[in-house]
Amino acid sequence: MIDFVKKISVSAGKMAIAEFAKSGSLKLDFKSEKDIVTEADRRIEDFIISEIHKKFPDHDIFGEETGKTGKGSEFCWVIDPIDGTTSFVHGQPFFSVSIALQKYGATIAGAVNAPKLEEVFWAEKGKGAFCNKTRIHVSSRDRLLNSVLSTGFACLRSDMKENNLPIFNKILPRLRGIRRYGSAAIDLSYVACGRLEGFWELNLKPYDIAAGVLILQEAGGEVCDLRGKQNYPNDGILASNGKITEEFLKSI
Ligand code: 2AM
Ligand code: CA
Repeated sequence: MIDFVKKISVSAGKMAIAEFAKSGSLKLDFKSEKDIVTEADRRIEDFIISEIHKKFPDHDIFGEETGKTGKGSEFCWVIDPIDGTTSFVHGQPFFSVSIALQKYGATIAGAVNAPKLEEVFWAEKGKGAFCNKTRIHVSSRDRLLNSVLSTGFACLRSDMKENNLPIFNKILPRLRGIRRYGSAAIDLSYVACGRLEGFWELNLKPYDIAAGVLILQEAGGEVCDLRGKQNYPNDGILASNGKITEEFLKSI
């Protein structure tokens, strides 16, 4: 199954690169004033769904652009055709194609392809996590003071009902550094491969994080909501290398 997930993720990544080349001239639509979607998002999602349905006509789909479709199969594919659309539209390389396969609601395989960075992160439940052909692991840093974290501002999409800035202001002085890549799927994959010690964000949706969470867990990391419970992404998401979780939770 993971070979199929990787295959469609690589093909979708090639499509994204072709569309990226013309990103300056892509037609934009607005889901809300700040929430953009391009023709490329829709074309790539349609392609991924058609490939899945050629092989598994009965499987359900939950895609960012098409929503939930299907007849209640035990299998559901959770898809973000372009995670990081803002980066994509502005000619920046931090965007990804995120594809996860769930069985009875639990992710069993996932791939995050960042085609412009030439990295495919992938994992199968119980079998470890990889970047391209190399096995990946979380970092061993165990203090916030030595940590680099990332976050994002998906809170923009809800017109600041839940603003991330108070958390940002509180934690920033306690860190070595902070990054903002604009793709939650890449953030989670970067924690998985030890480039970041952790990541938090509010207002994310299941398709932003499904594949990345499995990749991180298979690389030895941990995920919870902002209260330390398992109700993510509804109550926010906090991801870590497993060594800074307690200090991280206390500092937000
Ligand atoms: P998207 O590009 O697929 O929409 C970045 O902070 C994360 O938030 C990304 O995973 C991005 O996913 C998501 N996001 C959704 N809507 C957003 C918005 N209006 N502004 C910023 N990020 C948004
Ligand atoms: Ca998207």
